[in-house]
Amino acid sequence: MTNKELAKFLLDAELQRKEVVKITSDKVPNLTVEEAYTIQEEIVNLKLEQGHSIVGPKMGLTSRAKMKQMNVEEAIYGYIFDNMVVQEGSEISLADFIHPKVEAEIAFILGKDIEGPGISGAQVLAATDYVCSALEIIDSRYENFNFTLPDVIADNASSSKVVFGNKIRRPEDLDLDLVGTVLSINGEIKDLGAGAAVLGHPANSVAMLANMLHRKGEKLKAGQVILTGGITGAVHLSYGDHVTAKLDGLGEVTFSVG
Ligand code: 0L1
Ligand code: MG
Repeated sequence: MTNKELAKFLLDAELQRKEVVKITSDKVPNLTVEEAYTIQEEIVNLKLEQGHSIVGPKMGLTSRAKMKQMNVEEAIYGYIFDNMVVQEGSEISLADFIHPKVEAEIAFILGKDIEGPGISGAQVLAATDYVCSALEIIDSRYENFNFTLPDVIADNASSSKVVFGNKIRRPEDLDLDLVGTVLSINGEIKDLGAGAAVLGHPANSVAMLANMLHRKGEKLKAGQVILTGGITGAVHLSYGDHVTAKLDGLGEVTFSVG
């Protein structure tokens, strides 16, 4: 199969809410990380052709636990599109997903372009207008979230939906590594953490992203909203769930599952 055909295969799985066997099992057993990003680019192009626009990139596998689990040194990225944004406080339908999970994150809203190489967290903070809380809903197209690193990169890093919190803050007004975060479902705490769970500081995640994009001759752009990676683990969603994340200084972000 060509990269475009593989991209269509994964996009069809997303649109039909149908899980598929990971593409490295049978279709492309020797898929490299570089080739996987090329398949992801084809998915991005197909979504753009369908009339959707990019909100910004997202970083994934930014926690020590997920990196160890996947045996990787570098995080991965994917793209969030406008039709993936769910209004804060609203209800999503379980029928629109395969097997969704939710994780609490901090999002960065860029005021200036950021172009690698050698970008530091401090440079990211200087280029950031605002930060806000977010709940990312990931929904791997692969059976049982069973994938290798190239598989998940090709699958747009499991991107599905995102809910942004309503409160925006200037990044210098908070110690983002110390932002305590509690993820609850139906009033029961499911996981908790601090901003430092994301590569030591969420700004480091954006810096890593800028440096990774530079290798492809790309940059982060002013106005983009960037998901920096899960502060909490990802928790499975079920019908009737009422999900709340509280992030210290960034307020609450909620949604329900119907
Ligand atoms: O946003 C994320 O960290 C997800 C990256 C892909 C890994 C997964 O689906 O668990
Ligand atoms: Mg995430």
